[in-house]
Amino acid sequence: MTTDFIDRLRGIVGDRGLVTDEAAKHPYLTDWRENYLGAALAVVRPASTEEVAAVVKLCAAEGVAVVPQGGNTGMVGGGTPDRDGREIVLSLNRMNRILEVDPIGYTMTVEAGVVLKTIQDTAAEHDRLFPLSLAAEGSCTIGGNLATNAGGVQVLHYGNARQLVLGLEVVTPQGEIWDGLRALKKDNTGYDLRDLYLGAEGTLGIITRAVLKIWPKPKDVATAWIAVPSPEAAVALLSGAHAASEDNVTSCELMARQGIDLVLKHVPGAADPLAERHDWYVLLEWSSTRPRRPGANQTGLAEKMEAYLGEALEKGLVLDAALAQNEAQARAFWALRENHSESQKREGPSIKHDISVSVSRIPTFMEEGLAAMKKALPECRPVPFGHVGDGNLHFNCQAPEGWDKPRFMAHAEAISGAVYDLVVAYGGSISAEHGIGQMKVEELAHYRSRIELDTMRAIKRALDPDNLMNPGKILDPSA
Ligand code: FAD
Ligand code: 2HG
Ligand code: ZN
Repeated sequence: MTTDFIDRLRGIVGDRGLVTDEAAKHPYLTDWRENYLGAALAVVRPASTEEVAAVVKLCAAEGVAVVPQGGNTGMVGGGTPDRDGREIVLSLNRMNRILEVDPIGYTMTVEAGVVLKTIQDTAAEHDRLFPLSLAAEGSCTIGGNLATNAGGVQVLHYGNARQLVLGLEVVTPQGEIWDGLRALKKDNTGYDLRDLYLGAEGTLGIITRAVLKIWPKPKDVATAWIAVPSPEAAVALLSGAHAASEDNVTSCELMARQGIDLVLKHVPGAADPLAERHDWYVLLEWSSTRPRRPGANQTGLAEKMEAYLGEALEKGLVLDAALAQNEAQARAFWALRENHSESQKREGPSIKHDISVSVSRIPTFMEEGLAAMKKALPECRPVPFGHVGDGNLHFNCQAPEGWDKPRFMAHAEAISGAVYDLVVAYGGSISAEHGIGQMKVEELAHYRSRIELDTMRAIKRALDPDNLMNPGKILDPSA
């Protein structure tokens, strides 16, 4: 069956669209964190929606499971096949065309394999903004972003990926093409199929195209690197910033000193913007579409931010701050934040907890959560950081210095159990933006209610009765 099956795949996608060589397949079979290593009959790289549909139809007929993959930057092993070698990886990376930009209607239509950075740059060329922004933006694809309902650093102002899309085209598990590529802001025609595929991590179908929303491009941006005494001060600073900025807060990121130390250690050229060490930092950004007109006696965001930080300093909410004087400085501040994941990876094994609680409960959660982590493993090195503006913390835990992965992972269940129990007690979520993938299948089954799980399983069984669309991810439909 295998040779014949591969030949038939080749007949659909051609030689360029098929990877069967073991070495060439390897990058598609492991995840960014190198937590999982799978196997696959082949990596298939279709060049059009019709090719995707034909591949999926063939797989459905042969009972072969399909694992969709975009930029393979996912954090939870969602794009990695299992170890049996009987699945195919379906990579969208050749479907990378921008199909239309409509600056009048503020939309952009793209294929699923377009890299996020290309979408941002294309929007900018048209004096527009596509606001999804995350450290993996140079490699992740819009298909992966939509399939994971990605978050990133501007969610508090623009929403997560779900809020940035109007229409979708999807290939169903049966290999049919659903054309939902509608550029409509209003469309109340029955159940919202689009919302079903967003965040489904490729378990219900393959996203092949999308109509995205775009926004006016900001013309005035102020960025500050701020030392704060505590997470409580960070949340208070954010709370006041909404009014002080005239509702122009676009990012508010919190970081602990531990993470900054890792970035300074592992990223050449990284430098601490402030003279003294502090325990907590906030990266605050305000953006407005109102242009700054130098000399026009107009107060820009930088002046407003400076005044606001001055008041906050007097109140003790701020210990020290540096306001970016130019774009290069703002980029350097952002690099300190965005290099957290890379630096944690270079430092060695870590456990990630991508959690959310309501913004006002962040301070007490932080205190109790850090205590819970330390109780589970006193030697562990907490590295908490994240999108405090939308209540999403990366409540991560680095292995004690010198510990290898097996030794550290023996404590993973105790550490994560303690953290997730607390998150749930706080009414929070055990996966705020990275999804479930294969990493949190058991946790989802444990923490979500029976009615939620039953409904999710019913949806999965109805749309993918043979369980051939990214099986083993999110939930077990037969459980
Ligand atoms: P992949 O990793 O290839 O796939 C992710 C999931 O989507 C898999 O389940 C896969 O099967 C499915 N999938 C992929 N393409 C399709 C498709 N076309 N149709 C259906 N299913 C599909 N995430 C955030 O939310 N916020 C962040 O701030 C953030 N920062 C990150 C920083 C770094 C350094 C890294 C490495 C990752 C970060 N991530 C973040 C996680 C990751 O970048 C996102 O989840 C991203 O959306 C994944 O896109 P991708 O194209 O790489 O998808
Ligand atoms: C981020 O916000 C990403 O930088 C990755 O979501 C977080 O590495 C992490 O835990
Ligand atoms: Zn994040």
